[in-house]
Amino acid sequence: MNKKFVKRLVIISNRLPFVLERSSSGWKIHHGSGGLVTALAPVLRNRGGLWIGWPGTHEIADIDSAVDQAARTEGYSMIPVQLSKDEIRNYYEGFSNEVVWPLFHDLQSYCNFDPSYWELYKAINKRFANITAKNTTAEDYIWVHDYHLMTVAQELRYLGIKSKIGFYLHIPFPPLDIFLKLPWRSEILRALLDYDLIGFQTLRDRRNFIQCARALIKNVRTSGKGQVLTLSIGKRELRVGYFPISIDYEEFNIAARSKDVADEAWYIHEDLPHIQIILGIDRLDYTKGILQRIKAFRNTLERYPELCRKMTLVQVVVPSRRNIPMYNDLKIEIDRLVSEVNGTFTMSGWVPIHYIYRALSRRELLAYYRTAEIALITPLKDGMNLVAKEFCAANIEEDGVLILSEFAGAVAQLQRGAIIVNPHDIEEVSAAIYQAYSMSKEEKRDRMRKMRQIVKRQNIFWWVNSYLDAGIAGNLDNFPPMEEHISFHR
Ligand code: GDG
Repeated sequence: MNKKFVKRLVIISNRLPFVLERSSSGWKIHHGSGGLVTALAPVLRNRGGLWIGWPGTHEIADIDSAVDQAARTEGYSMIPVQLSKDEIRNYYEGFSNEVVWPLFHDLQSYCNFDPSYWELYKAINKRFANITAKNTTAEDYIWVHDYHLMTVAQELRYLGIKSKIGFYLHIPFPPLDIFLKLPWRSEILRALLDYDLIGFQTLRDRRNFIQCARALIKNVRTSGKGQVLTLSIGKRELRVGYFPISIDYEEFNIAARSKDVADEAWYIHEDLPHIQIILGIDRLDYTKGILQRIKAFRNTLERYPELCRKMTLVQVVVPSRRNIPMYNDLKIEIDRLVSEVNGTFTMSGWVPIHYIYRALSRRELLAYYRTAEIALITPLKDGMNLVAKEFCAANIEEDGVLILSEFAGAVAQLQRGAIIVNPHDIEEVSAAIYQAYSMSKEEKRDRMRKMRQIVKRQNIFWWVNSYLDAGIAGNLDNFPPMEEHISFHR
């Protein structure tokens, strides 16, 4: 970690970096997985850092001791923010996931603009701020994560907190026409402007944000150029930048070579001899374009019947947000469509779609990444999409093809290697599947190498460093050149 970062780092996120499980002897604590925890843990450990968040349960019995135990194991401090069952319903499922999530993914007709959600959202953000204010000093750097906590800095400023506060949005920021639909658009925008650095996933998100700020707030000016700009409103100045999040490339690259993973990959293909696997892996979410993808696969089988018996779509759907009715409806619709396609096309010895509705173990996940011939990643809109990067990092034979939606944040970095598609254009996706199926070994290797190189270089540690470089050190000149603009010419 860079020596310039002398301040203590305080992370605020909706969830603390572990998963709790009730067992007969109390709470069982599972280490948090995922790139964010992996990247931040060493920084927090080295600086005696602090993580503030919800422990993931409304039960309060023995929670403090479970959090203390997790903190001792991880080597940095943690403070829980308690949420009741009703608060989880209305702040987390309600405002965060029935208002902000669909709106920021351009799906305004899916929003439930319930006024009571907003009041509770502000109250919970205030609770996070109060706990943060009590446990930090002016010397700390406070880094708030994601759409659940957009008004925390404003609450901290009301409390007189002068520390530098950064924000990172993991999901897209919508264009003006869509953002304007939000009943609390000005309040949220003003609250965001109380941060000192706002980080987005892509140039497109930052551009949308600046356009919204100009439209809704008077006297907004921007200056500078490159990855981080200065935004001023009268005398107040803040930075707005884009920092595409990534993965621990080496971890995937090395783990994919292990014997366990190689064995698992062998078994997967042994059961599907002479068949190319097309892989889709998503949380159950309407933003991920799962229905459109299955329709595109059906279109492939109709247009290119010679591919029947030659390829199988393995679609993994990881259960998510099942308390929100729209997610339940989506699950029913996916089940129906999968059975319709399988009912129509199955032949003896071949089923077109293998549908897995559960989370895969790490070993299975890596084995699918390593062995699938094609990854079909077609979200309707996605902040980044780490699955696309993980597929490249684990594709150690360099023979996989990535078909990627032009609306995934990852496209800005992977566009030189992936086949880019509009996920709404079923015929284009089906033509891309055919192109991937018939691609030469050399072209596959060439494309995959380009993508692996960029994920290796711009990995999760690069992401943390570049954000903190801008946020703490205020260094705006130190960014390596990046692919920024997405090309729509095909
Ligand atoms: C949000 C934004 C942004 C998936 N299936 C299994 C499994 N996973 C893991 C993957 C990956 C993660 O879950 C999914 O990450 P994504 O980035 O694809 O999507 P979101 O969950 O929607 O994340 C997104 C991200 O935040 C980071 O900023 O990229 O745009 O929406 O790491 O590996 N893991 C296991 N089994 C599975 O079946 N073990």
